[in-house]
Amino acid sequence: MSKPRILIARAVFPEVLQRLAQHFEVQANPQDEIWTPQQLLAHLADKDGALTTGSERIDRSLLAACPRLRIVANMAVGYNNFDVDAMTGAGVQGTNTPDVLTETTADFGFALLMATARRVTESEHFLRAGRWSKWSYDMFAGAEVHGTRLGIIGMGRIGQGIARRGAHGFGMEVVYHNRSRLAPALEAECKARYVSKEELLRTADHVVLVLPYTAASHHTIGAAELAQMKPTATLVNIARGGIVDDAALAQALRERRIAAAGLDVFEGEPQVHPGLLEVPNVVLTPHIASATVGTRLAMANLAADNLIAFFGGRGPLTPINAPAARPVAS
Ligand code: 8YV
Repeated sequence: MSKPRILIARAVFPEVLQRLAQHFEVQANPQDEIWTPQQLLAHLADKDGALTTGSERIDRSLLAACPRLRIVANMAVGYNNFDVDAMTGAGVQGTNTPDVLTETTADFGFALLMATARRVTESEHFLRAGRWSKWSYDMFAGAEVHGTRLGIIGMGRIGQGIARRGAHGFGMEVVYHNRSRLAPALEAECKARYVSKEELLRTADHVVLVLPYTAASHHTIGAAELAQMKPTATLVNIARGGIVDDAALAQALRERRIAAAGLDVFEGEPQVHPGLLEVPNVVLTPHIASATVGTRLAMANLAADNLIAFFGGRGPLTPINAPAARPVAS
């Protein structure tokens, strides 16, 4: 029997490619080209499965043009690049990579919070530019982190990881807002107290966004929410572009209506709103919260495992939908 044909839409670790090649007829993208939706469709039209990243959009029109496609394994925990309803309707399985990136991503959320509050990159740019001629008492004086109030919007696994770091490592008072409250035992473990979004924005010294991107979470932080925050507060977004209105944030930072922001994700990335590039009080990183070698390898292997288990008839390990089986196209 011939092997299923899969597309690996972006460059991945060679060892993961080799594993997949043992099970599948693989078309890879070793040059890591960024395909247009039409190019993606052309590559996917004769495939049974795919390994994607957050950059590839799987939508209704693409599914209609790929009759053999039965599974798309995203190498990401977030899957807002998938139209899940369309996939389920078309009988296409979707999978993601939860858990393997939780602690690494929470580490980075905290790193970005620290860098933002303590003005790490801003002061480094100053030093590199040869502008450091003397020490002074208020040079790059930033915001306190330990013992302050940390507000987390989105209290899934990564949000809980950030809460634990804040509460247990930095003695912070943690408040959170989420679609649903955590179980009391989990709240106690994270030392986190549920509050309204309004109370969180009004009282937190540091606000960290870790919620999934959906139509409902679009611009969770816009001009009105930024106006509610303390003028001394910092804002960190490691969730998704689109959760923050970047134009409104650039303006708030320029006018010092909040102290600083740390952003790993952007509306329309890899484009970055020009207003954000102009202000000094923002730390900008290129969507690297899960980027350690070990974690990226674990994510790629989990995506591969999902494909192998699915085509091996064992069902996917980390499904995000439960479609009825698609009739096998000849
Ligand atoms: C990925 C992420 O690196 O897992 C996610 O949801 O945002 C990142 O860890 C990125 O989406 C590439 O797939």
